[in-house]
Amino acid sequence: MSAIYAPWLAVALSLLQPPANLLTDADFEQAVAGPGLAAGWALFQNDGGAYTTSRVAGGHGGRQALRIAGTGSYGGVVSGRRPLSATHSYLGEAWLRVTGPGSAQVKLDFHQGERYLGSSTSGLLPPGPDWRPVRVADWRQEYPDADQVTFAVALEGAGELLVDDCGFWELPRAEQEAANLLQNGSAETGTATTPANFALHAAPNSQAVARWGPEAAHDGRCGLRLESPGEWAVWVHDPVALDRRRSYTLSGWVRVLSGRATLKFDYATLNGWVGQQVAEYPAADGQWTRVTLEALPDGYPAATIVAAVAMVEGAGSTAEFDSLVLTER
Ligand SMILES: [Ca+2]
Ligand SMILES: [Ca+2]
Repeated sequence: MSAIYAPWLAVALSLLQPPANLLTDADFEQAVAGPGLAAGWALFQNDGGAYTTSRVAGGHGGRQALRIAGTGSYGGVVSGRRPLSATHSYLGEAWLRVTGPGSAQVKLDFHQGERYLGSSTSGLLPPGPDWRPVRVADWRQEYPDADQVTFAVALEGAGELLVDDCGFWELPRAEQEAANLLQNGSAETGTATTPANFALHAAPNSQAVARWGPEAAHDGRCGLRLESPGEWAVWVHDPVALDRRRSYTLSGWVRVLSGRATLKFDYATLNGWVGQQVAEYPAADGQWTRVTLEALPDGYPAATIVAAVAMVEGAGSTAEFDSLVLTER
């Protein structure tokens, strides 16, 4: 059944106002002395690390960028602490250029008072000559006691990291999202052109085009897009263990630009695919439509895992997807 319901509409409307960037000097264009960090930023590194920061000419945007360089197991820069709001979620973004051998990541660090609890991370960006975006959404289900959050960019290992155009945002969060079983259902976490937690599959020789980025966002900063010249193409989120005492509901925004596209469940065992259950197909009218699907796993008695899937079907189909939510009750 396709439906648009009120909590999502409320969130969508509140997003018409772009949220304020919580960072100071996010583009590193302020004139600052010494190590190149404006008030509100601090250097961190491992015990024995030898990392320094400085300003360098040239950047992803503007006239300059921040440079982090040195040797050790990790070193980076971190923002001031922000009180965690129960009704909001947090996103981080930075444009990075890494000269190895180290790699880089963007993190949201969670704290309880003075105690560091852990981080949500973008995944590692390997060395490369170009500026590339790196993004992270909070997954603070892992840190229920956290009361503060910081934004950080880190060089992991030795090398040089250039940083520019950072963002740290606080967005209203739909109630359902707090119970989402899909770590990257919002499609906000990933590196360069690759969203975290999603795998791309397509019919053989189909030359499917898959994109992750702001162009396909329904809410937040990013969404997923699929164009299929061939029979089918899918983004499959990491599966979850199927507990047959529970009921599962998948929902998500789908915008069909041409052809056929929707969400589905894939049922599987650790040895492979068992079957699928496909939601209704929204009209190919270029409008965002909320699609929902109740899992009926009884037809797949062997299945032990279930995956949320965004799919386009049939030659010439193009669609965008965002905010996949899988809940159990
Ligand atoms: Ca800049
Ligand atoms: Ca999104």
